[in-house]
Amino acid sequence: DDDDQSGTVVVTRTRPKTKRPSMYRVLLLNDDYTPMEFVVHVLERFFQKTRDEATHIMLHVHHHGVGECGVYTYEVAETKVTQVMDFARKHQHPLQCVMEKK
Ligand code: TYC
Repeated sequence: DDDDQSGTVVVTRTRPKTKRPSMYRVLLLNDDYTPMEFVVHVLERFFQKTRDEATHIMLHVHHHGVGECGVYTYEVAETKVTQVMDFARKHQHPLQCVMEKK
């Protein structure tokens, strides 16, 4: 509640505003060199996929060029991308992982 110079009482009702965070897709990109088994391992290790889920996603990327690993808030998605890129570089594979706003 407020009381301005004119003496008018202004009542401002506030609604508790819980804004949902923007969500981001983490994507794997196909290339000609990264071994299929390595991609499956990445999906199991960093995206908590089962072996069957991981194989399905890997084959989707292999055939379509791009595929979704998961959907996360900004900071989590950014962390996943960094983890995958660091792991791929460490093993000298050209695997690319990116994020995009949903
Ligand atoms: N195309 C790769 C091969 O034939 C396999 C692969 C799948 C690479 C998915 C990257 O994100 C990828 N060995």
